[in-house]
Amino acid sequence: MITAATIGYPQPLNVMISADQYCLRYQGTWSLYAGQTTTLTLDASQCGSSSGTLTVTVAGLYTSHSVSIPLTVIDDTPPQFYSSSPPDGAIVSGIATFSSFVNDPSNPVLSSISVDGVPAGQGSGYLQVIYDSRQLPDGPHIISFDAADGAGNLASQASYVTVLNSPASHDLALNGGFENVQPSGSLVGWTTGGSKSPVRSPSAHSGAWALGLGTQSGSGSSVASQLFWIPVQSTSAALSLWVRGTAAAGTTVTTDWQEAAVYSRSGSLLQTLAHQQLPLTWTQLTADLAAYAGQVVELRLSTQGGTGTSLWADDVGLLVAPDGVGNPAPCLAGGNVLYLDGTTGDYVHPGTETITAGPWSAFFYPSTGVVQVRSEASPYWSAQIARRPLESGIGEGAARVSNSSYGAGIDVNGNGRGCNQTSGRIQVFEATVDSGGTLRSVTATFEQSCETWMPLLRGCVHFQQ
Ligand SMILES: [Ca+2]
Ligand SMILES: [Ca+2]
Repeated sequence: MITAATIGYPQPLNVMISADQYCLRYQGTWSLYAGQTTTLTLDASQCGSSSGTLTVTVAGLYTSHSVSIPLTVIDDTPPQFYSSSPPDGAIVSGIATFSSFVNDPSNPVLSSISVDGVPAGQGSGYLQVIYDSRQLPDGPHIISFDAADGAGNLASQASYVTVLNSPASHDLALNGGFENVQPSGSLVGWTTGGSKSPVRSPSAHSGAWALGLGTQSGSGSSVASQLFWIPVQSTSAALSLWVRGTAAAGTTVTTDWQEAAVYSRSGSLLQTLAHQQLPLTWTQLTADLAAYAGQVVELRLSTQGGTGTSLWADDVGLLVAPDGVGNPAPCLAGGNVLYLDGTTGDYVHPGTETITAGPWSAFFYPSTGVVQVRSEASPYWSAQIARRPLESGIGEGAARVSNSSYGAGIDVNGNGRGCNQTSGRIQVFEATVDSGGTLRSVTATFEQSCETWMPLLRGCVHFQQ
């Protein structure tokens, strides 16, 4: 017990704590009056296993008292993952880069990455593994990140990924189940119009949501549509959707109807799947769109009529096989070309444009598989694609080129407009790099969604030198 007599005046007394283990952190009351007690709490979570001495000093004006306590820290805290890549749910293709960054005060920290339980690499601290995913069959795989600190504490986490190197088929429909909305609340993937706004309805065929058209009162139309660029080499393109409807009492199809139809990019009617008063029970509509391989077509769902004439649609799919991305034809008329076809609502380039004005330049980065083709003519356009190795084929699950180390990459920007993130797909039709590492030619197609939720920008690029 420290008293006023032994420690002197003035009070309060200062409590100080120090240790030769600088990783320790302290909590307590640092100012005391004689006769009071304080509890000092030590936090050793930043310490590795170690031993040292802790000194507590209480100081008054004329004298001070100290006590030294031998201290042993035992690290029973597992290492902490700062980061690991690929993330859960990623699509992995080609030659991918996996990494993990682990920290722990008990060195050495041993880190390892394994694929389906088979070790792929080992190191300490920051670990990066170059992995050729082509040795795996397409489909789901588990990438495990494990770490052990110097005291033997273990930590692990896993990413469940999909390897896709030679996809057999692909569903072109975006948000065909109507489950996803943009930050604004609008449906991802769908363009909407008409005097009666399309809504997301809980009257679903599967999942939680469906598309609802003409669900408001009053008379008018309600329209939702989506563009599809059917791959040029597709031999099958199976469109399927489920619909149900109601019609205002006493009306006929002359005035009140639901419609599902396919239009050309320029708005000409190609094919009608339904134009009628649909029954209330869910009905499947199908069509084969293979005849339009290479073209952009529009699926347009609509209602026309008064209060009570409504359409619900769900589970829209357009399964194309063999898989592909669009058609390079708009870029193969001669010379260097960047062709852009942005859906209404795309931030980078809504509408179509064929860019041919140069001067043109191109760069290739073998370590990342990134190709950049640029038109230096104002307003300046750049198309970057990543596919490692750079070879013909489809890159599914593309992310923005700058962080596409485990799949394909896409980043088309220009005229002062670019995306923080992208998602999409690419297809390399041909690429030639000479023995000096200079890109001689490339032809590729792409579909890019800015910020991963905006309507698609479609296009192609061709460059040669
Ligand atoms: Ca530890
Ligand atoms: Ca649904």
